Amino acid sequence: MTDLLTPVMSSDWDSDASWKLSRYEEVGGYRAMRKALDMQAGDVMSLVKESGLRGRGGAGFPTGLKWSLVPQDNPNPKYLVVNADESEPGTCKDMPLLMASPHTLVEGIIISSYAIGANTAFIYIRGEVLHIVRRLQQAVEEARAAGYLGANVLGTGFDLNIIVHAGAGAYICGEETALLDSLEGRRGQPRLRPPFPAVAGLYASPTVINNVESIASVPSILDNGIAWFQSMGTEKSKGMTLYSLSGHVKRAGQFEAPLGVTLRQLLELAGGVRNGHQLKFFTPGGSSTPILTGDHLDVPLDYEGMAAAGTMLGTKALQVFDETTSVVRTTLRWVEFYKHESCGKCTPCREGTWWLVQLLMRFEAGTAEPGDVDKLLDICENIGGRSFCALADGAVAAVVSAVKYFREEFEQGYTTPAWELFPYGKSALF
Ligand code: L3W
Repeated sequence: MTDLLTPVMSSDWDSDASWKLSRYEEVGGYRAMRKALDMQAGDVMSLVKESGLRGRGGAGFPTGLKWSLVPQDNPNPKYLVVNADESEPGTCKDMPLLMASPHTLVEGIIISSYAIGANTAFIYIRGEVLHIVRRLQQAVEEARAAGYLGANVLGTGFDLNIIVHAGAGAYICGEETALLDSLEGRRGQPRLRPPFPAVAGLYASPTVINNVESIASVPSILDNGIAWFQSMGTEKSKGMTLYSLSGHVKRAGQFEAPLGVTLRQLLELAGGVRNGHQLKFFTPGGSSTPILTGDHLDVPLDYEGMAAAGTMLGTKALQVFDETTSVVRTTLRWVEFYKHESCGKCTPCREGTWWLVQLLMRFEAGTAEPGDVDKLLDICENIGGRSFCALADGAVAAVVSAVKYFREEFEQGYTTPAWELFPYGKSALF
């Protein structure tokens, strides 16, 4: 079964000091950078485009296509911004990658910046993870000392600086345009798109924003070639990716495997659902993606498979819940998160998430009234697709899908508190 794993970015995570430059170079690190810097920038971009790499941050937008949307005739500087503001419930792949192998990202940034013509790159990382901020800063300094950053990288004439910027703990700053506002020193709130950042982003200049894992995938593509990358994955979802399994599984963790594996296969690697229990529901890609159930164990975990199942691959953060879990309580916890993190800019999200919490608390307490399920769905309809950014769509995704699969459990909330239906009792609420 371990044949299923394709450790590339995670191949050296278990080694001593895997985060150090010396170790990274021992196992072939920075070879891809040298190869890329010997090529024309346009050829590097074409190679990534042809590889079929798609964004690993949630939306799956083709990475090379995004790069090619940067107008090369724009006289302003071009920027690369790496979104390391990982903070969605369940999503936990970028932080382990940065902790164990920060040079994979640094090397990816050098190649990607060269391809798009950027001389400054930013890593926007969530500020709560101070130990990872420090690790990244150390990696950047090591790379600078080795001549891989700064002026005239390895004598090629290419200049590049990387700035590690720690955020201040707002989930909304993972939304790309709010991230840019925050990086510019303003309160992080989303901007209207278009213009997309590729055209007018940081300081109104062309800016490519990619997730950590997307950029960390680039060195291996340069090193091993397109055919190698395309030998993994499915027709439209190419390559390997990090799946994060958490919750009621025996061995939670990161599993790097080809796109298109199934949860049934990943569960085998994770030792299965914890002893004596069965899968009840799961998120395919963090709490912003509609939940699925045991009926979806064999659906390919790729962009198309998840879309066909009515959800999204998202960040591939598979949170597994067994039959002891109240779906009402879980949904409430997630929506409380979105209510807390709503930036307040637009009314449907700011007010709507507040109302969802009020109503869901009634279901949890067994004091909801007949008709409240429809009221819940009605509120969701007035939030999703009517808000400024994807935060609100994420907030309603769990609610709508939970009602779709477990409507009867919500209806039990007309008479019975969740703590009487599920074994953890009222104490689980506090
Ligand atoms: C130029 C065009 N660029 C699209 C770019 C756009 C962006 C990318 C994808 O949200 C999702 C969200 C979360 N010209 C373009 C263009 N682009 N058209 O392509 O854009 P989009 O709008 O499809 O997605 P998004 O707004 O970037 C990302 C979901 O990911 N998610 C993520 C959660 C995790 C975190 C976290 O932990 N920090 O946020 C999970 O599912 O809900 O749907 O770069 O500029 N014509």
